[in-house]
Amino acid sequence: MQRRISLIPQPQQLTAADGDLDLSTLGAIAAAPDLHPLAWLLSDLLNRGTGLRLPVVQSTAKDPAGGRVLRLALEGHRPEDFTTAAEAYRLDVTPEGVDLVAAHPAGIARGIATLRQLLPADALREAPAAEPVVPLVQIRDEPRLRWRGVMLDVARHFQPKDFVLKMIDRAWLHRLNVIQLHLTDDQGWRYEIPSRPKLTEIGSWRAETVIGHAREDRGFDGTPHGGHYSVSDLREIASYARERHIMIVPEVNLPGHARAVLAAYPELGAGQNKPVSPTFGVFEEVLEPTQAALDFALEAYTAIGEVFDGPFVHIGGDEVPMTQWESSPIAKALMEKEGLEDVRGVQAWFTEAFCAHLHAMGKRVIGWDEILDGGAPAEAAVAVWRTQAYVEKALEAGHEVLVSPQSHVYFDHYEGEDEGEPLRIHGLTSVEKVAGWDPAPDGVDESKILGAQCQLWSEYLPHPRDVEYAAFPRMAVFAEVAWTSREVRAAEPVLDRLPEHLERLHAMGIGYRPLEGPKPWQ
Ligand code: TNX
Repeated sequence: MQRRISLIPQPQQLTAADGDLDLSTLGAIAAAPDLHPLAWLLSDLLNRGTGLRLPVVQSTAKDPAGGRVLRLALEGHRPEDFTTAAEAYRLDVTPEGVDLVAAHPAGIARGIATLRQLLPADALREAPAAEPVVPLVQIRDEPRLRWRGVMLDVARHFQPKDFVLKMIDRAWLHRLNVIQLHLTDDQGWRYEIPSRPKLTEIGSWRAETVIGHAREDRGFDGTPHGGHYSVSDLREIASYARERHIMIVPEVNLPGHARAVLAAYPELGAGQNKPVSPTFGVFEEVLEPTQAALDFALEAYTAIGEVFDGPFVHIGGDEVPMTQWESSPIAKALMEKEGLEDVRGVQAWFTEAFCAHLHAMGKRVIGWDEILDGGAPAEAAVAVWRTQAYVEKALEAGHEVLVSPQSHVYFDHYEGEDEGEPLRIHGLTSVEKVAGWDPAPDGVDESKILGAQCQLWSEYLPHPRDVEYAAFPRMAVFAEVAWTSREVRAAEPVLDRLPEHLERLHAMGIGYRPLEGPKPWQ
C-alpha cells in the first residue's frame, strides 16, 4: 500500500512506488571505509528507535543476507567541501534494499536524515518504539543554498553543552548544515581561554538577570546566571558536529557588545569598571583601539579558530556605538595616524586586523552587516540582518551575503498575536511568514548568496525549553525554505506537511509550539 510521504525539507525529486521495505530483512549496512563513521551513526540511530541491529560491513564483503543491504556509497568526482554538489545524494528504496549514493560524505549525511524521516515518526524516539519500515521511493536531492544555518545565542543565556549537541542533531534531521554559536556578548563570555582566566571567572557570570523589557515585566530574577564551555567541551561540540557534516561557526563579537570582556579586563576599554551586564540592549562600552585590545582580540580568535576547524569564523561587529571613540584621545590619535576621516574607520581598523589575522590562519571571515558601515575587506562575507538595502550594498561592494533578516528569520520574535504568547522581544514572525519567504528573490544574484540563517537570540529565552518553543516548528519551515527550490516549494506547500512533521518533533521530545496557538492546556 502506498503511504503518503511527507518530508521536510521536500526533496527536489521524489517518486513513490507501492509498498514498503522492512529494514529488518536486510543483512547489514554496507559502506566504503570512508563512510564507516556515518554508517555506525545510522546503525546506532536505527537501533535506538526500532531495536534493529544492522552490522556495518565493507561494501565489498559478501553480505550475510545474500546481498540485500542498506548500501552507502561514494560515486563520481568528489566535489569541494561546502558546496551544494557536496550535499547532493540519491536514495533508492526498493524491495531489494536501500541504496544511498553521493559524491561526498556530506551528501550521505543528508541522505541519512531523509531516510530517518521515511521511518515512522516513533522511530525518532530514544527507545525502540517503531517498526523499521520505510516506503519504496526514489529520491534525487540537492540543496538550493550552500549555507543553511541556525544561530544559537549562548551568550545572553548560557545553554548547556548537551543542549547544543541536541540542536546539532535537530539541525541534521532537517538537513541544515551550519550552527553559529554566538559565544560572547555584554551579558557573558562563554568559552575558556586558558591564558585569560578572568574571562570565565568574571566574564561568564552576572549577579542577576532581567527578562523582559524592564523590571516591571518580570523584574530581576534574583539569581545569578552564568556558565561557559571549557576547551574540552568545545572540542566535543566540534567533533560531534563534524561527524554529522555540520559546520560550527563560532562568533566572537568584538569590538562592541563587550561588557563581559571589559568586566574581566577593564584596561582593554575606556577604563570604567562596570559589571557584566544584567540587562539587555546596546551599550556604549567598546574596546579601545589599542595594541593591547587588538592583541586580546586576536588571541581570542586564534583560540576559537583552532578548536573549530571549519572554514569560517564570525567576528560579530554589530551595534558598535561610536560615542566612546568620539571622545577618546587614543581613537583620535589612531585616526590621525591612519588618516581616518570618520570615527567609523575605527571599527574598520579592527575589522581589517581581525580579517588579516584570520586569513593568515586559513579562515574565512563573516561579520554582521554593520561591518559595511566603516568598510571591510571584500573577502569578508556579510550576514545581513537589517534591511534588503544592505544586501544590495554588500553585493555591490563585492561581498558574499548570508541573508538573515530580522523581518523574517528572527525566531526570538513573537509567533502570533494571542495574548497568551510568551513574552518576546518584539516583532511578529509566524510560521506562515517564514513559509512565504524567499531568501534570494528575483533581482538578487543567487550565486553571491552564501545562504540563509535563522537566529535564536536568547534575551527572552532563558532555558533550553524556551529556545525549543521559539525554534520549532519555525526552524523546520526555515530548513525547507533554505533547501528546496522555489519551484518545488510552490508545488508542495510546506505547511501542508507540517502537521505530520510535528509528530516527529514530538517523538524527539522537542517542546515545540503547537500550530493552533500558545496555550495547549486550554
Ligand atoms: C539585534 S541582530 C542584535 C542582537 C539582539 C537582537 C534581538 C544583531 C546582529 N544584533 O544583539 O539580540 O537584535 O532580536
